[in-house]
Amino acid sequence: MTDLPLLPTAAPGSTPTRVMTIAGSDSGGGAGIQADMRTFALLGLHACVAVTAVTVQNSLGVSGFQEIAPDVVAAQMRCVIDDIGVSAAKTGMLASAPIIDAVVAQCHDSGLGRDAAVPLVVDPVCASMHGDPLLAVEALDTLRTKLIPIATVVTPNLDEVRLITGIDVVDDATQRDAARALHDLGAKWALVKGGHLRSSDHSTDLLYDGNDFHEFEHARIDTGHDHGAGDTLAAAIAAALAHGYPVPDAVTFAKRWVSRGLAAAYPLGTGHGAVNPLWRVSETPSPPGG
Ligand code: PXL
Repeated sequence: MTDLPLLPTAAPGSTPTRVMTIAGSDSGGGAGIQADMRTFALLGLHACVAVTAVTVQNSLGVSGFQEIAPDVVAAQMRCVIDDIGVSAAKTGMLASAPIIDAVVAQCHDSGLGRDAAVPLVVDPVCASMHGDPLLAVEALDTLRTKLIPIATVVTPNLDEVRLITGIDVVDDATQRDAARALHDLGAKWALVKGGHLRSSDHSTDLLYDGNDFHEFEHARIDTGHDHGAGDTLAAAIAAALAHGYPVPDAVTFAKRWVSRGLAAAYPLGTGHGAVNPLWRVSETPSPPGG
C-alpha cells in the first residue's frame, strides 16, 4: 500500500475528488468538521460539509451547542450531492435522534451507505474527551438501529462501544465480541479502537467484516494533546475510501496518518491540545523563494 498523495491530486483547474463530512463545528478548531476538512484537504480531496451542530468549546471542554434543524442538515447533503457529487462521506457529531433520522433518510435518497454507491464512515460520536455529551441519550437507539445498519465502517472507541452494545471491552475476547455485536447491528465493517486496553505502550484496533478479524497494532503515542484524534482517523478512512482503497488498506493508512498527527500534536490553551494533521506539510519542500 502506498501513501496517499498530499494536495493537489488533480491538475490545476481540474476538479478533485469530493468527500463530505456530516458533523459538528468545534470552535476550538481541534475536532469536528474542522479536523475532517484539514484531513480531506491534505489528502487531495475537496471537502464538502453538512453542519449538524455548532459547539461552543475551547481546550477545557464544550460549554454548549446549538443544533441545526434536521431538514437543513438533510438539505445541505442533498444540494451538495445532487450538484457536486461525493465519492465518500463521514458522519461525526449528530446531536439528536431527529438529526440522525434526517441524515439516514437522505443517505437512502442520495445513495450513501454500505449497500449504495458511496461508502459511509460512521464515527458514532457520543461525548467529548472531557465527557461533555454530544449526542442525546435518547438518540442512542436511533444510532444503533438506523445509522449503524447503513455504515460501511463504524469506528467507536471503547466508551462508545459500551453505550452502543452494552459490552465492556476488557480483553481480546470482549473486543471480538464487540466487533461481532457491531457487525450484527448491520455495519459492513466494525473497527473497535483498543485505546489503553492491552498494554500501556501499545494499542490494538480490531477490524471485522463478519468473516475475518484484522488487527492493527501500534505504539501508543504519549501526548496529552489528542483532541480530534477519533475524527481525524475516521476522516482519513473516508478519504482513503474516496481514493478507492479497500477498507483494510484504508484503515492501515488512516492509523498511520493519525499516529503521525499524534506525534506532532500541539498544546492549545490551558487544557487539551489537538492532534496535528498538518504534520505532513512541514515535510514538503518550501516553495521557491519561500
Ligand atoms: O472528537 C469528537 C468530537 C466530534 N465533533 C465535535 C466535537 C468533538 C469533541 O469534542 O466537539 C464537534
